[in-house]
Amino acid sequence: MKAWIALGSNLNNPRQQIKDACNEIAMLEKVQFISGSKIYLSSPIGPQDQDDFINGCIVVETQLEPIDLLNALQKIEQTHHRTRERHWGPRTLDLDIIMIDNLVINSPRLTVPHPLCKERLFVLLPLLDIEKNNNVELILFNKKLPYWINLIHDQILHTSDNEYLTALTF
Ligand code: A4P
Ligand code: MG
Repeated sequence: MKAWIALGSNLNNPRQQIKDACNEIAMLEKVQFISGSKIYLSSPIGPQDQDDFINGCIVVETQLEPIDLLNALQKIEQTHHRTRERHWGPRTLDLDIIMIDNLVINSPRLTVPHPLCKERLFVLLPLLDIEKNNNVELILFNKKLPYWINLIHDQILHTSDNEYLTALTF
């Protein structure tokens, strides 16, 4: 199965948090890194009294069950000293599963596709990078990415360079 994962951080050297997380995900058992988006800087959605976020997305191939992938990602969040103090508040690392193939999952701990992703430019633009990398059109809630992107008018994203998220492979 292919899984699309969104990464976000706005604490303790966010850029490095995201890059390290990519390597850690790539080193998980039964997970193979396929490709990553550019790295984006975005204003916070939710409480405004927090730093801007670094965001990006990656796609991996995995032989894990969805819930085991979530468990593995949450373990990585914990090693980044992730604390959950405020909903939508500052965090060292947030790993959200955006899609897993065409699966629809509505279990207490896991909702896939991620319900808010279509409203968030910091997820949609990285997904578009990945789509371009791989030449495969993504369908999210029955629409192509540009459909959702064109509905968003109030979010600004910066990408300072053409650096893509990658992973060290051994
Ligand atoms: N969960 C359910 N479905 C999923 C899924 N598809 N992927 C459950 C990951 N987790 C999923 O998540 C709470 C629970 O969601 C988990 O225990 C898991 O079982 P959390 O990350 O602990 O809680 P949270 O961070 O308070 O909520 P959430 O919904 O993850 O926050 P968001 O929606 O990710 O928002 N602004 C910018 N610019 N960039 C950002 O990255 N991020 C947030 C966080 C707010 N504003 C932001 C950004
Ligand atoms: Mg989360």
